[in-house]
Amino acid sequence: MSDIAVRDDRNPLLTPRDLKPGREGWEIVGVLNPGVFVFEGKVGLVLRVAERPPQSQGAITIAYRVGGERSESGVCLRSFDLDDPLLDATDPRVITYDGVTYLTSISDLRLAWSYDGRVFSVEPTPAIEAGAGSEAYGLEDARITRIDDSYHLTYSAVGPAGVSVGHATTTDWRQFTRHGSILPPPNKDVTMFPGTVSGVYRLLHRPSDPEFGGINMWIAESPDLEHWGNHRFLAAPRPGLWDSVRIGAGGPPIKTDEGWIVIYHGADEPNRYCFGAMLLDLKEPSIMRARSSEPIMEPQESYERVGFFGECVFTNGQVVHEEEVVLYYGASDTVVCRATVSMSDIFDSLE
Ligand code: MAN
Repeated sequence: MSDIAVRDDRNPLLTPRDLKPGREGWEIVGVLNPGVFVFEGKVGLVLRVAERPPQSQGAITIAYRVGGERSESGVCLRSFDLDDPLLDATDPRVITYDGVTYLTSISDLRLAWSYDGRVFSVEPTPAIEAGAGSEAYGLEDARITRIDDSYHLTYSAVGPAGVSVGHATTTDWRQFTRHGSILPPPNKDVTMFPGTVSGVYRLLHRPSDPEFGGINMWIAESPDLEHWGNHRFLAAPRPGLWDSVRIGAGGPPIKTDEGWIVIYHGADEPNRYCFGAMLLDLKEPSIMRARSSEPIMEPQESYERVGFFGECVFTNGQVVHEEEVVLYYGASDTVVCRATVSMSDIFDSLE
């Protein structure tokens, strides 16, 4: 089966080999899931760069941040024997030891820049680096929304207390103001609407109760982009379809005459990640009008099927040129790719 996305013939645009790890001897396991923006005529990406410490035979070594000030924080390394019965290392992304879950890599957020949207140069150090405590396991999957002259970054902060949502702003991509956590665990996949809708700011989010209710998308409102309330359920996974287990928003909602187009990811029981679209009401975006029955994009190419976490395409940013949507996406949690989809094909996918 083929999907409606046209892949760039330069794919993958960025691979771990294009970057140097932040620490001597460490390995970059993935450069993935970029937030996307346009600034001074250039396309910018906020890359998630996932690194892991040196490994030894028969064991798995993980790292997490400890210490005080963010820039000075060190890391703590822990090694577990692969044959230890208390260890579950079946998912390459996480391990569980004696009931406690750790990530197998730590991610920071780095910037990459391009004049043509296809050839990128990556900054050597993180723009936003994880700290200790609630960020100890890393920062992931930034979404970027421009509102007036400010760019709003919303990202997952992962730590021993769970996955929460961080918020930072910038106007020049050099100085960042960090606003702390805007939604507590368990929550992720937050993307802001580009301005107010019917007089209030809005965002999409993905709380997930592991015991009850499913892994659903919600919508919230704010008078000031800081205080979020009036949370409402928006959409759930659909049993039997490509998005049967979990869903979460991609890049910022795209305004059209017919309503807001939201590109979102969905995963099924075997953990295969695809993405599709939803149409939300123009004036009251808590009302979903339509949704793709088939994915807009699904893992097909070898770089989407094989890697650190295979069978995965994941988008959290796009650039819209009227009829054409340029999607940037992580493939196999390893590389950054680009594809285009026409707006009319997106509308045709909706039911
Ligand atoms: C989660 C997040 C993403 C990742 C997918 C697939 O949703 O950790 O960053 O791309 O899983 O592994």
